[in-house]
Amino acid sequence: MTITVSPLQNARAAYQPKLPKVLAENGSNVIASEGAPTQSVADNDSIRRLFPKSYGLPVVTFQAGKGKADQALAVGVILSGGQAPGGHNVIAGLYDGLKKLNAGSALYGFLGGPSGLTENKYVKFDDTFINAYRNTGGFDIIGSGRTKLEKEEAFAKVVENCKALGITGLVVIGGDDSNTNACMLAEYCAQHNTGVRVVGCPKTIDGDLKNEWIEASFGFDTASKVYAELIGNIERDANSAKKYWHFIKLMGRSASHIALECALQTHPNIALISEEVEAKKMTLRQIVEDIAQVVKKRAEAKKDFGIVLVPEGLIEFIPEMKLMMSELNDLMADPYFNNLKDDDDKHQFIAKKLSAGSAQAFNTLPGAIQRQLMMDRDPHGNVQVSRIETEKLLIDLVGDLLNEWKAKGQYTGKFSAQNHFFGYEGRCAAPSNFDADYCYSLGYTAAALLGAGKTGYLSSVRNVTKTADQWVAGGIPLTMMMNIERRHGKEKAVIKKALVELDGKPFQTLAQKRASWAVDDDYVYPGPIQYFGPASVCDRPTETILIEHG
Ligand code: FBP
Repeated sequence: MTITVSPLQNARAAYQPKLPKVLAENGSNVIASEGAPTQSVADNDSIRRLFPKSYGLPVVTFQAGKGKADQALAVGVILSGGQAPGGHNVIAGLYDGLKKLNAGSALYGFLGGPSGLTENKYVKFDDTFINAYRNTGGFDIIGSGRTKLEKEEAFAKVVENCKALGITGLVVIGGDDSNTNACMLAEYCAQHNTGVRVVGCPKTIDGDLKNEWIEASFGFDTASKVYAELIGNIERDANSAKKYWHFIKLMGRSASHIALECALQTHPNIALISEEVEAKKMTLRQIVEDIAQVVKKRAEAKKDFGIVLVPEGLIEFIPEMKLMMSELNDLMADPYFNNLKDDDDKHQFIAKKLSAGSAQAFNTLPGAIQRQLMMDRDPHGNVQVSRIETEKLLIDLVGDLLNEWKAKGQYTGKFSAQNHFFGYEGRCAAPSNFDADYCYSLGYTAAALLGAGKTGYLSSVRNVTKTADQWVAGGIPLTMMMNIERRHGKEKAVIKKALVELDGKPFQTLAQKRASWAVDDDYVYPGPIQYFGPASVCDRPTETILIEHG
């Protein structure tokens, strides 16, 4: 079979990703220097009790010099959860890092996400295999999945399959949920003296797996640049035709990091931020009124067009909806509900069991949105917000309100709206230079962590606003990021999601500028990601990270 490769992919294959200096100059067998014992972000006692072997591990930073790892290692890797640009480079970095430790090292890729580990479906990588995927987008090298590994039997199966291949290290490339599972697996392996070590790599376009030590999750840079390019193109179209309001929903399951980043890159007329909606306890009606006010104001200035950015998870952050959805999640976890076959029966069961306030919130929503809210949760208990058409809901409600105002003579404009959803378009884009370098470094660092005998860590590459040679490589204990949250109707230990901080500099920048962006157009057209050209264009990180790090 011939495989046709685009000219860009061909040229891009030759790109050599940059590494932190300590790894570029010393390889992956480096000195692992340890900091003080750590604590979890919250619920210390519960997390310590649940993870007695991995709680309190120190932060690890790699230093120049020769480490103790010189034996060949057999390592397994999985891609877990939603696609994010750069996953292939994590695997390439891991492969190169392992080979650098010892040329006899082997890397196995388990297929289709976590289920590949339990079902023992794998491939063994070699140079030709890896070379075909360097610097490409997608997760097609081994596929991904959302199966949740949390039961002892599943862990035992994973260990059995690893042992059969002589695997002593596993790398989980995933987001907060997948790395929560990685933490549980690491603990299980340690408690049962299995000899298998587990290390994670921070992936997700959503940008919500970050903290003081993990400055960014990979894929956020490329995905938000793809969306910003498209938003810029739409802004230019809107500004040319001057006849449509464009409501653009942007991926990012809970946190609004992508919407905020895209707003900072493109200066839309309105950018909703879910975390602000929640903090201000805004009702759906208030959100709609705020948007309609801007539409009215622009109409008075003879501008019947504009751009509204809507974060994917908005609905879950509107307090009345949040409460309703949390009750809904618990009801949908009820076996009785799951045995119901008919949609009407499900609807009746929900309507009867919801509290009065939640039933009212549920009933204000159009039937289509109600049905979308009752769709299956993902295996981690999350509402599949990418399938809820919030952007259409807002268009309908804003349109209704403007019609009311028109009838009262309070509005004379013309509201004609288009809806868009940008999500899947950005998840498999060819990684930007930042993501290509960052991902390769994360994978290489994971090899160094396993070489140094570490388990229960997330690969960490810090100082990323500086040039790559100044990046700092190391590992952060997974337990350090954990807290207790309610999932599937039960209290669970999970990695804490990093939401947009309203007192943080990126949101504050938006807050200062948005009144003027609303009316005096200041659209910015970022254009497509550039892979060749000046570093000021090609290597620039996101606005969020630049603003966060001054
Ligand atoms: P991860 O958290 O696994 O990285 O996935 C993020 C995401 O892209 C969200 O932004 C989106 O809501 C969701 O995945 C979509 O999931 P699916 O690919 O299952 O439709």
